[in-house]
Amino acid sequence: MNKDIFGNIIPPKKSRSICIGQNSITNGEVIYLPKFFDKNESDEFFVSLRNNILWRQESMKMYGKKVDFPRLTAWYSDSERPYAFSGITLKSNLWNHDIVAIKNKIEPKAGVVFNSVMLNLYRSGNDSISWHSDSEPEFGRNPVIASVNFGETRTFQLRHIQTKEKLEIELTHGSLFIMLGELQHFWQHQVPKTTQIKKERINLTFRVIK
Ligand SMILES: O=C(O)CCC(=O)C(=O)O
Ligand SMILES: [Mn+2]
Repeated sequence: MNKDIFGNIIPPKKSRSICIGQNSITNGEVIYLPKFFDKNESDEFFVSLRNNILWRQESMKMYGKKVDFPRLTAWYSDSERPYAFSGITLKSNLWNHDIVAIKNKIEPKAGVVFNSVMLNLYRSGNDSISWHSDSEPEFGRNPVIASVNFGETRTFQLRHIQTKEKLEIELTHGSLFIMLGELQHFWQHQVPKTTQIKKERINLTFRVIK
């Protein structure tokens, strides 16, 4: 709990919502396009990705104990480059046809050619990803990260590392969300758990690995 110099409790700042389109924020930029993929296309991608992606339950060691990630994941790329994060190394799978179709459609908007993608399957509101930034050195200095969403709507939150300012956005079925500029160096993001959601959501975050 934050307190001021007199010991009074400072109420947490309310999160500001991100708007549709381009948003300039402190130390970065985000673009949100809610219906980037139409309903039919999105329904088809959801089913196909759910059935064809090689979803894995990864785990990490914490205080000597094996702890499962609270979601299933998969790493695909244009080569067999592995991806190391949170103390684990993910084996890469080569692009599949759905990923290539999605990638071809988002690249003109993002203005970059992506060479890898992290996929997350949130099986219910009990699955989540906690505060982190996508700032691994191999993503380069100001990475463009493009996130595509199918299935249940989940709340995506951003928190400025220094000011603690909070932003949030509901990432809906068929949406495209792009993070740009110096954002990853100043902000963390998360998808918190929620008791409201019982169904699945698939997220793909496209990246460029140098
Ligand atoms: O599911 C999301 O919207 C975020 C996923 C994410 O941040 C990541 O995979 O690095
Ligand atoms: Mn991330």
